[in-house]
Amino acid sequence: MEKYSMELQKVAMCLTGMMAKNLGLESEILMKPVENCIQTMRMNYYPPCPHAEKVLGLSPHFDAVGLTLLVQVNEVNGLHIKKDEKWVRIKPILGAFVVNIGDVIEIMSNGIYKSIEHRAVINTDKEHLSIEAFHDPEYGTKTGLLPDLVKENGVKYKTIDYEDYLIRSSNIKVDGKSLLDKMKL
Ligand SMILES: O=C(O)CCC(=O)C(=O)O
Repeated sequence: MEKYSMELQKVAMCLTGMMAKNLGLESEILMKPVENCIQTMRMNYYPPCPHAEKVLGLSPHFDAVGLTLLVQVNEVNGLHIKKDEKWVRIKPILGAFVVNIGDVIEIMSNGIYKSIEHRAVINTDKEHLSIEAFHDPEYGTKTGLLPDLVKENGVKYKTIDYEDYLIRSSNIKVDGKSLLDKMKL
């Protein structure tokens, strides 16, 4: 578990490094090196339900973090993302990660990278399992637009202390209403 966690942090750093470069910034700006990065992990088990259409595995939400690496453990469909106001099924590919951008990266990039709304559905006869690793910048920093980023379209989000952001994110209901709405200027 420890090894898996460390390796995942390297993947997250590598991806955020490329995203930062794409914004014309230093590669470590979106995520600090592994020893300072904050990672939390969740393992989800969704049992089958004969009335699958009447229940939800996980209600629609945005991840209030930087970057999520998600593994769909078996080949049972469960994850949906919202694209153009429609729910799109994410076909599980064994051995592949689903990479979700979270609210923190949307805020830091001034909305250039968009946080994605997603949910988990239940199957009638098969269980669905997933493992998510959420990655955040280090504590003690601010959550807000990166100072180096050209503010072409004006600043869209507030800058607040990261601890304050964490308190707000843990108080928000998982109901599809993003914390982003509250961070918008
Ligand atoms: O289990 C899934 O497919 C999605 C899980 C998820 O979105 C979450 O744990 O935040």
